[in-house]
Amino acid sequence: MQCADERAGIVRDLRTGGRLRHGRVRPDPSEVVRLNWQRQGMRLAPYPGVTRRGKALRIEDGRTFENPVLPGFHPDPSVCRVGDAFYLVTSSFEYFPGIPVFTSLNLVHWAPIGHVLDRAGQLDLRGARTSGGIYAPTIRWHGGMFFVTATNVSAGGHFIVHGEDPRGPWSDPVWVDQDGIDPSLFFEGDTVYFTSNVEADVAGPHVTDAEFERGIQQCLINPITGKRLSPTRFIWGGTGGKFPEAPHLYRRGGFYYLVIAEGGTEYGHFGSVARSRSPWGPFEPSPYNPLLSHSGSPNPVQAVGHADLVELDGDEWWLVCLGIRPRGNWYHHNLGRETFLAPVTWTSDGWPTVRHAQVQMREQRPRRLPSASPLPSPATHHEWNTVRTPLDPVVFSRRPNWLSLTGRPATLDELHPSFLGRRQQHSDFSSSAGVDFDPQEVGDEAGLVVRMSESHHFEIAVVRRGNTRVLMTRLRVGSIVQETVHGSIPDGLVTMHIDCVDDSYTLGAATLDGPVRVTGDAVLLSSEVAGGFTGVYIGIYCTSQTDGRATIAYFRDFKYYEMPRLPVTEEWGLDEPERKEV
Ligand code: 6LW
Repeated sequence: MQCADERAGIVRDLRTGGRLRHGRVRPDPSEVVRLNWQRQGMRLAPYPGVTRRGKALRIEDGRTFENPVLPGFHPDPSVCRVGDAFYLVTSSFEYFPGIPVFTSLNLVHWAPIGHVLDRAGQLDLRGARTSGGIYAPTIRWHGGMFFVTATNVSAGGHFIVHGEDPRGPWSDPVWVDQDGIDPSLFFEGDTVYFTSNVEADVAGPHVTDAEFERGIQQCLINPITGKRLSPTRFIWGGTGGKFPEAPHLYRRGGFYYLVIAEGGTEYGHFGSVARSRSPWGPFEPSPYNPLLSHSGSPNPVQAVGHADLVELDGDEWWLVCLGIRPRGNWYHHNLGRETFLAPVTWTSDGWPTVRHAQVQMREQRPRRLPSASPLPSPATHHEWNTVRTPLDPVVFSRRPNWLSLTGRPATLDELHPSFLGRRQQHSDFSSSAGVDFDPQEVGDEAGLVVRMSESHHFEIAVVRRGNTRVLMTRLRVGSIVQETVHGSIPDGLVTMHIDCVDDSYTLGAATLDGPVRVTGDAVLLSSEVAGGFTGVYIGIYCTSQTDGRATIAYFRDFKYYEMPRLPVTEEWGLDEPERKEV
C-alpha cells in the first residue's frame, strides 16, 4: 500500500509539474537550447523507470526494485539528499551539455531535470579528446545552496559551481588549484573539505615513481571562490589496489569515514572504506573491506565501484555506484558504466558494509523514506547531447515541427561533428527518424548513427552520387571502414531505422531497389573493443563539405524504444501441442 501511495504521489506530481521546494524557478539561461521534442513532433522513450506521465514502468512487487536505477552511460554517480528529495549527477566526458542532473523521491525512479554545465561559457570541450572532458562530479547541498565539483581533464582541471535550483542556472565555474581527479566536498559547519585523488596523469609520477604516494589528498576550501584555505595533505593510500580514487568523506557518530574506489574502473574495480576520528586521518581501513567487489564473481553486474553514500531517516543508508552489465561468453558491454543502488548496513562495531560486498540486480526498496514532496516536471527532454560543441540555437526555428541540423565539414570521425544523440539504454532497442535532405556534393550526408566514439560508429545516410540521391551505410571500427552505396531513394522524406537485437545492430531504410538492411556486431562498438569511459549513443547527424554555404538536413519523428523480448518458450511445457486421443 505504501508503495502504491508513493507511486500515485509521483504520478500526480510529475503530471502537475510541482515546483521544487528548494530554490526558486528561474528562466533558462540564454545560451541553452531547450529541446522540446514533443512540440517538434519528435518522440522518444523516457528514462526507464519513469514514463512521460510519471508512471512506474517496471513491474515491481512493491517491495523490490531492479538495478540499474539509471541504465545506459551514467558513470561516477554522486547523490545528495535535501529534505524529501534526492539529487544525482553523473560524468559526461566530451558530451554537451555536461553533468546531467536527476531527482528522485525513492532513490529508484530518477527523473532528468537538466544539466549543471549548459552554457558554452561554463564548459569548454573544444579539442577534448575521446573520453576527455568532464570526469566524476560530486553533488552536495549546504546552507540552501547546491554545489557540484568535477574535473575538466581537457581544460582547467577541478572546478566548483553552485546554484540554488538544481535545474539551473548554475554559476560559472571557479577553478581549484589541486591536481588529480575525482574531487569531492564535505561540509562541516563553516569548514569545507576538498578531497581528490593524487595526480591523474597517466604518464605522471604515480606510474613512473615507485615511491610516489598514490592515494587521496585533501585541503580546506572556499567553495564559492575555489580558493584553497590550507595546504593540500595526503590522507590515505587505500588498501593496495591500483588507482585509489573517487573519495567521499562522511561523518557518522564520532568517526569520519572515507569511501574510495580502487583497482581501476575495469573488471578489477572495487570499493573500500577507512575511518578516523579526524577528517585528516590517520585513517584505519575497515576490517570488512572491500566495501564492494564483484571481481571474479559470477554476478551479472561487474566492475562495481565509485560509490557515494546517502543517509535516509532512522540511520538507514544507501549507496549509488557504477557498474557494467557485460554480455556474451567473451565479455563486452555497449551501454557504458551505469548507475546502481545498494543498501548499506552498519556493523555493530561501526563499519559500513554491503551484503557480500555485492550489488544485486533485484534489491529490497528503501524503507525509511522521507515523506513525499512534489517532484519537478520532466517535461523538457534532457536526454539529448551534442559532441563537444553546443547545438546551433536555430535547430527548431527553420521549419515548424522539424529539427534542422546544419552540416559541418567535420565528419563523425572528427571531434566536432553536427550530431545530436541520446544514450542507448537497453541492449535491445528500436530507433527511427524521418530525414529530409538534399545533398549537393560528395561529402554531404545526413542520417542516423549509432556512435561509441570518433573511431567506432555505424551510420546510415542520404548521400549524392552523380545526379541521384542514394542510401549509404558505413561501419567504422577503428581503422577498418566498410562503406556501401545502396540503391537510389525517392524524393522527399526517407525513414531510416537502427535497431539492436541479440547483439547485432541493423541499419535499414527503403530504396527504389527495395529495402536495405545492413548489420554490424554490437561487440564492435563495445567498450572492450572501442575503449573509453562512455557508452553508445543513437543520434542524427549531418556532414557537409560544401564551403561557405549551409547545407541543412531536416529530421522528424525520432523514436527510441526498448525492444520487448518475446517470451522464451521452454523446450517442453505450455506450448507443447496437446496430445489427442484417437
Ligand atoms: C573517474 C574515476 C573512475 O574519474 O573512472 O571508475 C574515471 N572510476 O573515478 C572516469 O569516469
